[in-house]
Amino acid sequence: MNPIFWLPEATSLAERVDHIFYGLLALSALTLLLVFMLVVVLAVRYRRGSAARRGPLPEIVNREFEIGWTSITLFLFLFLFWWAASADLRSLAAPADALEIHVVAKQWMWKTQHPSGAREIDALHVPIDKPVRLLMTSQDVIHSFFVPAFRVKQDVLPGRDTEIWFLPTRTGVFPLLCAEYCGTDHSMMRGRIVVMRQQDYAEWLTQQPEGDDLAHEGARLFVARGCSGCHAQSSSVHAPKLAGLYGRTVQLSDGRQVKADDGYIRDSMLQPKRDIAAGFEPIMPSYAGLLDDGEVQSLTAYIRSLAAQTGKADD
Ligand code: HEC
Ligand SMILES: [Cu+2]
Repeated sequence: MNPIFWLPEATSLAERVDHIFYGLLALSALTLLLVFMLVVVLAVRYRRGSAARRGPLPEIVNREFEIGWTSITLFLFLFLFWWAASADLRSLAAPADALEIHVVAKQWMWKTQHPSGAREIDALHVPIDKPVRLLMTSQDVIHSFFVPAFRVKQDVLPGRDTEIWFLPTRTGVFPLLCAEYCGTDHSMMRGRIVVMRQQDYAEWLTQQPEGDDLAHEGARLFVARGCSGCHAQSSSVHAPKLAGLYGRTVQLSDGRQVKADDGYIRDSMLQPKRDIAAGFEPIMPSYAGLLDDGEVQSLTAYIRSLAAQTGKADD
């Protein structure tokens, strides 16, 4: 069932969400019908002056009946919980081969960047039938990335990465909205998602101006912002080598162990005093206010690319 005119469905997630929605709708309608039928039947039957029996309740409500209906409704609710929760969880973990798009929200626009480096504003072109993973962050306040036709909605927060993924199943142009009140022009913070056939997308990409991809831009920033002064192999400063860091478990000086993911690397730059790598002095300066979110994403992409090259940790 897909009444496109009232709830367009353009991703695999949308289909799943709609099945749940229609399921709940049907269940609620049945319950409503049952309740109203009982109201009407009982009102007529026990109206004033009717001959219906009004003594104490008959003994039809026995133990088996109680246990029966309690467990049926219990399992029904457990099933609904499992159904909705599993759809929700599946919308969080992207498949490994997903196309990775970086999104930066700011008052009041959406900036997106493709793995090739191509950038867009208030627009995002994606190929059909290929999973797309969005890594999102905000440059100022809280926004929310909302594509109704995709049933995709995820808050975008300053100082944090959030992600969501989808698999487009229909070509076309779909509205993108901000679903978190974010200031004067919140209602104008709109964009469009263009789902294209795969060959059209490939062609579209080749027509985009040559942007540096994130990792290359990160490599440039790594030198320009002085990171390499401490972190390069040749540096005389005692700082951890970053090759192989990404994805590894880091031993911290206070005994904790953390996984070096995007969030950890972001915090290392913006709040270096928070997690100190074991065996090092807390001499790294904070880059809060010096790097914008796009630059943090680029540097993170660069550090991630180092892990892919060496594969092995060296510190
Ligand atoms: C003054 C020298 C210095 C500069 C400049 C510097 N760092 Fe660091 N960095 C360190 C030291 C020392 C540590 C280890 C102590 C700590 O965790 O804070 C570190 C830790 C890190 C870590 C965590 C490493 C781990 O193994 O847990 C990351 C990631 C990092 N730096 C990235 C950067 C980036 C990106 C820049 C440039 C924007 C930069 N650093 C600039 C000295 C520096
Ligand atoms: Cu917004």
